[in-house]
Amino acid sequence: MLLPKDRGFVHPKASEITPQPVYRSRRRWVATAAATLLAPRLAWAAGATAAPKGAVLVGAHSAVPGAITMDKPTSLADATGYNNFYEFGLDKSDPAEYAHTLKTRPWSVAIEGAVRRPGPLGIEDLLKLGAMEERVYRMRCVEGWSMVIPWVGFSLAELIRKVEPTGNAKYVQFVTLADRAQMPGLRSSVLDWPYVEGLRLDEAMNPLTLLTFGMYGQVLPNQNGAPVRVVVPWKYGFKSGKSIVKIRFVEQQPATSWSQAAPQEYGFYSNVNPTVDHPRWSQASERRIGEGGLFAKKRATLMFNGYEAQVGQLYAGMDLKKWF
Ligand SMILES: Nc1nc2c(c(=O)[nH]1)N[C@H]1C(S)=C(S)[C@@H](COP(=O)(O)O)O[C@H]1N2
Ligand SMILES: [Mo]
Repeated sequence: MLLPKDRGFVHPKASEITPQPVYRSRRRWVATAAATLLAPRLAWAAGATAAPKGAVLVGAHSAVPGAITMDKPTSLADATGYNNFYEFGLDKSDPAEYAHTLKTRPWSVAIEGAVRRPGPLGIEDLLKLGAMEERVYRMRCVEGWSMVIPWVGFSLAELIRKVEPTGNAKYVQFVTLADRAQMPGLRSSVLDWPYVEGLRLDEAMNPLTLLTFGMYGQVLPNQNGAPVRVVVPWKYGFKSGKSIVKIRFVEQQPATSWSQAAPQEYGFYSNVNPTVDHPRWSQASERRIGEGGLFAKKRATLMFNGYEAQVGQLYAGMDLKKWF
């Protein structure tokens, strides 16, 4: 497995993903944290991951309920070497091998639709829109494996409030980059490109929904969706679109790539739900990447991936078998 640094990826300075005041106080904060219960978590995030040279931890720990799981973080090697990013191929090792062709600067995200402040947002401005935090989230892929990743970003809600959605904004669609020159996987017609995903506005506004710029205290490696992606921890991984170029606020439920490709298998909501099987396999358990070998015991999958206390009320009264 090759780490991003071995591939010659361009890593902007860590100060780019860490707002200045936090960045300056980081040393002090890490020293303080060492004396607290947070120390083991930091040790995992830093030590177990063999973080590339120059990697730093972001010094803000999130106050958002549920934002920091105590599950042991997956190694950086696994989190950057076992990926789904179909624009770079279908194998888990393809994104690490091919995503070096992705150019992440210049980059801008178009804000469109039912908002009072539409327009393009350059990545440098976007980075400054909110206060960066570290969130340690469980991620579960619909394929039945999971990871625990220390992401860096801020709540998508911070961006949404700033662009001022109108009363017609009921859903948010995320459109990701589709450029044949940079993405060899676009030659495959497995999906309709560009890859699109969407959330109901209240799901997008939930503080756990993270606009993500980094992981393991450094900027996102290309294969994890640089320079900006979303992470929605209570939904299957495919809801967390990578390398976003457009965010559209719309009135009708927007198209999403996987439910377009196979509507009977992938619904719009795609909440992690151990009681609703995928038509071709059970969703009751999962394999935590990095945990033991072939014979490692699987873990029971938790309702809403363990975030039920935080997000269960979003779906009150909905038949989750029908709205899968
Ligand atoms: N643009 C884009 N985003 C994507 C995907 C993709 O193929 N293209 N795959 C999704 C799936 S299925 C998963 S499981 C997660 C994986 O994120 P990770 O590789 O950072 O763990 O990204 C999601 N976002
Ligand atoms: Mo996935």
